[in-house]
Amino acid sequence: MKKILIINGPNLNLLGKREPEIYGRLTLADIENEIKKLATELKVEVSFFRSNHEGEIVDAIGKSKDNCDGIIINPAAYTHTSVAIRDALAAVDVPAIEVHISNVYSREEFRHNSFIAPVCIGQIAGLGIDGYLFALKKLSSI
Ligand code: CA2
Repeated sequence: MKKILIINGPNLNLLGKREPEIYGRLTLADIENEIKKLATELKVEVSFFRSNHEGEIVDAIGKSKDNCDGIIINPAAYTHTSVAIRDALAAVDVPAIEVHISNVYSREEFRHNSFIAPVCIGQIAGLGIDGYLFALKKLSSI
């Protein structure tokens, strides 16, 4: 069975509690439940990791090298700042997809740059929770 790791970055624990006009009303737990349901249908194993700390995310990516077939990552604000997360993804030979709940390209200009996207097989932005589900479908099929 394929194993997919879902990584969520800083402040995504606030989903559903603040700024619903940008990020919707679903909580991170709701999103994880939807992902688990789809994973059962697709017959893949999913695990979740969320942190506010860049180094912890780097460590989680490093550990995935030998025990995971794909990574879905919403690096949140680190998308626009983190060379460390980019280098960690580039160093592990695991296909990754970057997901954003909001359309970062219709927001402030500083959100238009991603340090992470160039080392991912693709990026999905602006499709809400569906972005995670589409990414899971894709990674389960490659
Ligand atoms: O749209 C996304 O998924 C983002 O990765 C979310 C990040 C933001 O920095 C990126 O530019 C785009 C912010 C995550 C913080 O999430 C919150 C959720 C509810 C309330 C406040 C923050």
